[in-house]
Amino acid sequence: MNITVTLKIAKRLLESNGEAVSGQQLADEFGISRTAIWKHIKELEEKGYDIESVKRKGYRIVTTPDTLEPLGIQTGLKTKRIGQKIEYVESCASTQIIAHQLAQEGAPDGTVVLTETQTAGRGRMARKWDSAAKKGVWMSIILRPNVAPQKAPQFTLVTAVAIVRAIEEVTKLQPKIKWPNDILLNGKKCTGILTELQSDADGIQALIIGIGLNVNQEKEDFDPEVQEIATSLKMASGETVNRQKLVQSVLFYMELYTQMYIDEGFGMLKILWESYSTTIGHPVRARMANHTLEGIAEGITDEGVLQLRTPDGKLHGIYSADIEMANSTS
Ligand code: BTX
Repeated sequence: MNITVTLKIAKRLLESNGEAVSGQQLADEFGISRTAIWKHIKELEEKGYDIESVKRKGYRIVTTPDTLEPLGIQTGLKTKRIGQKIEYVESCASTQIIAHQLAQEGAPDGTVVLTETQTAGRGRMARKWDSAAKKGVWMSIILRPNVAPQKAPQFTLVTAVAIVRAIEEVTKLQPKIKWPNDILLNGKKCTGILTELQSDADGIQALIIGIGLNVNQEKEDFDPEVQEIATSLKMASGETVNRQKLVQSVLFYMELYTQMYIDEGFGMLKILWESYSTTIGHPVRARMANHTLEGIAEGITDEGVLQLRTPDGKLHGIYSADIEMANSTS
């Protein structure tokens, strides 16, 4: 069985917008017999596609399997660059590791790595990222922007805006951003972003943007140590979310906003970011490697640096820290 033809038939059926396509028409288009078409349809059913066979009309895909395989993601994907090449593995240690390797081997701008589960998913500062099987989106995006290395940190903020827009589009939820890289629902973390850099004397070779998005977990799907601080889109909305649509939407907004940042700078995106932020205008505690500062988070600079005013009136630029709301434990 030629699996490429099987997948092309699935794509053809998915693109017919719910209309049945006759076996004869498929046979003519693919230059194979109707029996061969029927065998490919059986193969798709075995892969988890629910296909209706309508008498005298033909075949129609009713539902696609709940996987992040490229076929489901790329059919209906509205991007020109990001996601045109997708590396999919059912399981891996970390999509960041695969993406770093692909980037070193010359993978093009916009390459995406997707998996169903990670055994060593990582956060910032070598922290662990809990990646339950088939319940979330565990993804790394390789970008090759022609910008100076000091412009790299803002990509984390731009990514946060893209993810919030995607969640708003696919669900009815209204997430908030906690500087620099957490996306929150009801004060709990539903997404983490990890931006890593490959650079040399010539500048940025690749940005590897890791996105961990909790989608359909229940509380007990999380590791005990994060159950109290983590949430998923399903837990917050009460509804199962289609992961394929979510990935398509994230990739769409990633392309839109990263291009906007590269072409026009951070100005408009900064306004968008601040409108989603739970941090700005609030008393916060910033825990850094060696010390902690408390004050009011007044805003972010064009470089993405958090501006924190301490009670003595001094304005501090915070480049990297863990932020807590000063009057709560969240
Ligand atoms: P972070 O350092 O901001 O957050 C890590 C912290 O978040 C952990 O120490 C833990 O307290 C908490 N945590 C762990 N897992 C989860 C979870 N599933 N939901 C909510 N909170 C959690 C954030 O780092 C960056 C995470 C990036 C993850 C992606 S997944 C795809 C890619 N591959 C990979 O290995 N990492 C990235």
